[in-house]
Amino acid sequence: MIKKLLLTGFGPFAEHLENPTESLVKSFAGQELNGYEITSAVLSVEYENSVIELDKLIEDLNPDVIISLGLAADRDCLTPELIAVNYQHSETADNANIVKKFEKINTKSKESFFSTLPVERFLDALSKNNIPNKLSSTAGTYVCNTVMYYALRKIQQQKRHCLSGFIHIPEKMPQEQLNLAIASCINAL
Ligand code: PCA
Repeated sequence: MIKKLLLTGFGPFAEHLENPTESLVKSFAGQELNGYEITSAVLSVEYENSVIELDKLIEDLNPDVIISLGLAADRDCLTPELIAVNYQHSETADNANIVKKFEKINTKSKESFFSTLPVERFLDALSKNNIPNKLSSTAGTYVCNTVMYYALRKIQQQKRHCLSGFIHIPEKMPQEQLNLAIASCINAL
């Protein structure tokens, strides 16, 4: 049976007038890869709305896998994330003009969740395709981390059979290489 993969990206935010994850996820929409049918979605770069949108997507689609993508402009290679933390803190306002500092995402919840994606296999697959990569131990404390944390927490709370995690992508990587990168990760699932 064909399985369902939810691939999320983000739109522009702060000084980033284009977010490369937007066109990247759209280019995979409706494709079938490694036995997965891909649904793409572009989330708002807002602490509150991003997770409302994500929640609806998970409820509607009931995916087997979620791979969320975000831009990390200060990084120079693809970085699959290991851990999402229960924290929101950034000088940068989100697109709803909200600034969060020293806040927990959820006061009654665990401090962190490990990615349930096969991170090591992703790194191997990226290396085999000559795509610069590195394990990242933190998705930061801005909106990307919030999305990663929310998905992993929801999946655990609702005992869903769904793998989930996050990959940050650098700003200046050709679209073709980014496409190969994400395809090779999906093929490594
Ligand atoms: N990157 C930001 C939010 C949206 C995006 O693409 C982050 O790393 O939190």
